Amino acid sequence: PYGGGYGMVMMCQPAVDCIRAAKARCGGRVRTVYMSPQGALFDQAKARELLEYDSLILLCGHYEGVDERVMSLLDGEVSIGDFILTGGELPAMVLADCVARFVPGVLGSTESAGEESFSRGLLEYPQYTRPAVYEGMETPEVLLSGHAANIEKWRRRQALEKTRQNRPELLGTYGKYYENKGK
Ligand code: 4GN
Repeated sequence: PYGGGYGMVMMCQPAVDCIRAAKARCGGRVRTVYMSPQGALFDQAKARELLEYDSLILLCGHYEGVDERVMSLLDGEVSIGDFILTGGELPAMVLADCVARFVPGVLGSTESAGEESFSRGLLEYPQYTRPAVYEGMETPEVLLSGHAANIEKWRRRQALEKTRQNRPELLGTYGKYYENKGK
């Protein structure tokens, strides 16, 4: 690195050649993104935004990353979370998988192409399937009852409780309602 410091910085020319070659092979609307811990945080909403492009070019750095001037060829910098990996390839695969779920035909016909729990702003409620009792552990009675309204109520309650425990920051205004009514 200019200015000193440890490690190696990936120089401009190979990355620029690579991006230009990839762009030349892409049709339609192209989005070019650098996978980096310094990027804007990726989430379900960003995945949806990327759907409007015909092609995605994902640049993956190693070492201390690429020369900042490469950014002038890119549309943005994206991070999949507050942690550092040896390379950007796994983040690129995470992004690609997340976007692919929205592409028609990727999911089976019974699976939701929507955002599932995140569309409601809550985590998913727990799921159970056969057998009703597994190694002594029972399925909650309400799920076997066939009482649709009670099942709905139970799931909502479980989703709230799971969110309160694991991701309280997701609750927001809904959470305040829950805090008041739930006690
Ligand atoms: C992206 C890249 C984590 C992310 C990365 C992330 C490669 N690690 N949170 N590693 O999305 C320095 C130069 C680390 C490239 C970069």
